[in-house]
Amino acid sequence: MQTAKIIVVGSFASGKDAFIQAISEIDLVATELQTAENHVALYFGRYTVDDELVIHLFGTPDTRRFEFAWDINYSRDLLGYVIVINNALPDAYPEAERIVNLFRKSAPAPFVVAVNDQDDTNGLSPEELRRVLHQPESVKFIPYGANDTESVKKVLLGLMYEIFDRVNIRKQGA
Ligand SMILES: Nc1nc2c(ncn2[C@@H]2O[C@H](COP(=O)(O)OP(=O)(O)OP(=O)(O)O)[C@@H](O)[C@H]2O)c(=O)[nH]1
Ligand SMILES: [Mg+2]
Repeated sequence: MQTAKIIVVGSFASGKDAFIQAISEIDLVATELQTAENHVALYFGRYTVDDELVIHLFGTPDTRRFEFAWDINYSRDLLGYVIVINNALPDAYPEAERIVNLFRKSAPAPFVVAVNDQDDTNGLSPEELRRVLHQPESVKFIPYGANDTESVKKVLLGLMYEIFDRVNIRKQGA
C-alpha cells in the first residue's frame, strides 16, 4: 500500500476545505505534518484510490503564509500541490497570482490550479483566469465544483499528468 500526499493551498475562502471534503472518505481533521524543519498545522482528508494507493490531502488553515511549502517539499511522499481559486472572488485574484507565481518560482513539486464556482455567471473561465493572472499556457487551470466529486477527481488526475510530464522530461533529458 502506497501513501501519497497532496497539499491544497489558496487564498482566503478560496475553497480549500470544500475541495478536500468533496473527495475525502472522512470528515476533515486538524492535524500536524512533520517537515524537515518543524511541524505545520493542516487540515487532513483521505481518499482511497484502490488497494494500492491512498491519497492524503492536506489543506492549509493559515491562508497568509506559504513559505512553509519550501519545507514541505522535503516531506516524504509529496506528490504535489493544488492551488485553489474561487473565480467569483475577483478581490482575491492578486493574492492568487502571488501564490501561483511563488509556486512557479520556488516549489520544485508539480502543481495545478483548480478553479471553482464554474456555474457562477460572474466568474471567469479557467482560460480567462489564466490570462488575468498572467500565467503561461504551461500552467494548468482546471475547472471543478466542490459539489461534483468527479470534477475534483479530474483535478487530481490533472496533477498526475503534471507529475508524469516531469518524469518524461527528465527521461528525455537523460
Ligand atoms: N459554489 C461553490 N461554492 C464553493 C465551492 N468551494 C467552496 N465553496 C464555498 O466557498 C466558501 C469557502 O469555502 P472553504 O472550503 O471553507 O474555503 P477555505 O479556502 O477552506 O477557507 P479559509 O480556510 O477560510 O481560507 C464556502 O461557503 C463554500 O461552501 C465550489 O466549488 N462551488
Ligand atoms: Mg479552510
